[in-house]
Amino acid sequence: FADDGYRLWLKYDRLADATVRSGYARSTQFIAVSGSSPVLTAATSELQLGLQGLLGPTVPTLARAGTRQGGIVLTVGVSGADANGLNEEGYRIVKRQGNIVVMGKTDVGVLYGTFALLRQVQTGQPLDNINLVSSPKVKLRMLNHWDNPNGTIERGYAGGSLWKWSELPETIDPRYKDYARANASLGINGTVVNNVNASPRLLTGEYLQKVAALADVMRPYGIKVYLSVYFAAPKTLGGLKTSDPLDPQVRKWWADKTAEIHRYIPDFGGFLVKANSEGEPGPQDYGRTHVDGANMLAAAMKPFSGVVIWRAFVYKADPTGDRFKAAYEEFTPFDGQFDPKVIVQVKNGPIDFQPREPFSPLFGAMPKTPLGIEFQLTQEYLGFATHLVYEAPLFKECLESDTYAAGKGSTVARVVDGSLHGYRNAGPTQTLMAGVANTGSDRNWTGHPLAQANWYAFGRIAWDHTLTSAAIADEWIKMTLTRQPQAVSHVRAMLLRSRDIYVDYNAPLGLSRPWTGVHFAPEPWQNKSPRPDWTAVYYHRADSIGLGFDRTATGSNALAQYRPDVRRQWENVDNCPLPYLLWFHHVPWTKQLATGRTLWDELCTRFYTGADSVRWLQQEWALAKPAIDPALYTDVVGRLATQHREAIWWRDAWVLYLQEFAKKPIPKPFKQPE
Ligand code: GCW
Repeated sequence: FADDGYRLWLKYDRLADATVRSGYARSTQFIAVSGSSPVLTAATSELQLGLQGLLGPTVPTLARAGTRQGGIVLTVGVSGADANGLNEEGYRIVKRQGNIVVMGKTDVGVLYGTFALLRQVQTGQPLDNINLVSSPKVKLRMLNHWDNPNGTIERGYAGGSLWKWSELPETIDPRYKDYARANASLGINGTVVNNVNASPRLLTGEYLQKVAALADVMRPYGIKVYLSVYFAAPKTLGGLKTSDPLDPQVRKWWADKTAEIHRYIPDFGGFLVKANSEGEPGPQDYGRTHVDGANMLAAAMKPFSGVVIWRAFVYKADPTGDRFKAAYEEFTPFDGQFDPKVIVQVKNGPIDFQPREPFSPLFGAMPKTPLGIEFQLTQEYLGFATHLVYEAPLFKECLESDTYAAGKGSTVARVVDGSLHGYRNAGPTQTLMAGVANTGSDRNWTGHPLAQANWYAFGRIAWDHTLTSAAIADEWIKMTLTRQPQAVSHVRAMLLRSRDIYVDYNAPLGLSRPWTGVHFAPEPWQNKSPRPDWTAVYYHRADSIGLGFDRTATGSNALAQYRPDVRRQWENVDNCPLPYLLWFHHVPWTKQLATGRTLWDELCTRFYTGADSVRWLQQEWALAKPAIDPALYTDVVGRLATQHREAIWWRDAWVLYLQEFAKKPIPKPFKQPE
């Protein structure tokens, strides 16, 4: 069979080198498992599957190792020094009495340890003196699916929904388990199965049975199921006259519904809510606030362990306002008022998943409210499933940004992992990273085979945000594509540069949102819409003088939402870093930039070199060819060709449009588009 990408990074193909294989086989001759639970069974069968695939021999399981050596021991419940540095989900792997011991405080910790052990073999690391300790830095690591009950996916580019609602609960597609395995291998421990533009239907008994069947598949892999909820459900489903969160009947309806959900799914994860955003109903429809809405759901959740995740993606249509400022203005006044069960989920940037955004000013501005971060894995603004954009550098750039909320070193990562403000929720720290899933029913899950790396990178970073983009890329390539060193370095180079290349031909120097409609075709000229902030001209503000959105004190003053140290980095047009320049300044076409070029010449340089660099991606891919599965290789060749054609299309659309304002020639050596 050709490699169809279905097995993701859990391929477990036989290692080519027989000596290497027998080396690993000597220390993995048996698996001793003390105790039993569905999670331990999942861990054991994964080890058996993986080791047999990678090495050859079948690996027997035993109840205890006794005096035997040369095997793997899975141990739940650690104490003393072994417990140092381990939280509830962490693992420790050590060599002890001739065996490899994988231990955790819980069986889920052991499960994560087994995947880590397999990763060692898959990426060619030695096991002899293995000594690994790892605990997740963030507690809730989850995927958000924007899947609708009719099988479509909002902003999905890899086929239809994975969930076959019409077949559930009786028929369990084997794919659900493979989905759970892939997530568990990364440490992802939650999945919101339906779109935040939520259908109330998911809350009916009929659908709850189906969701419960999914939860049963996820449970042995440490994954909890969550639901997005439609705020007006008391009216539409319950037949009440109102969905006012302060109305006693509404509150009772949610309390009853939450209890009902728990009869189907006892370990239900919780609710995700998009309220009063883009036309969705919410507490403001009744003159109430985000706090009233979120705390009402938290009250319904009180008897249970679940959480309420309330999204901060809000922006009103204000023709004279700056959408950049909306979420901060609407949420910061409520800091400290949310119930401890509530987490506010904030998109990485202030606008909407653009190719490059500054971090959202909410991070660091709500010290008394647990803030989760939301990234988008599905490439809504990153070229769908045809453009190669490895997103780890985007995630890291945001997480490593310094908010200065409590002095230097107050990174977004430290806000999100709770270490900066010490978020607490009934004891344990409540922290969250969410990724809008890029999975679908396509055989290879993500459409673009290399987009699997974004799912992988998100999971790894949610577990440990200190991992580097390059290290994650290396792991993924070796587990998924090839271990041949030259090929690994070609693909790694492609992945690491891909995001900057995309930014250059699509939205350089801090431009954003040159699209309308489906968010794909370039339309920087688009100026008609029911709301100003749904036009393209609103964002780039091109005129005869220059380009960019003045967000300094002479403009919208959105910069005032950041701490002075952050503001200082960006407020001066003469030294604002170029990637953020047009986010904050309206810059004259003739202004000389740090590169020595004028704004106009610099823009042209970026658009042209960006589009040309897709050729470079094609060359690197060609150099990796001998080490890559032929079918997968050819698939990516096709996508890169499309990407090149579309990069030129985007370049030309921007350049020709902006030229009407700049009234300057395209600099040599670039050629005028025909
Ligand atoms: O980016 C925008 C998308 C919408 C999405 C919204 C959101 C689910 O275009 O499709 O709705 O963000 O995040 O709520």
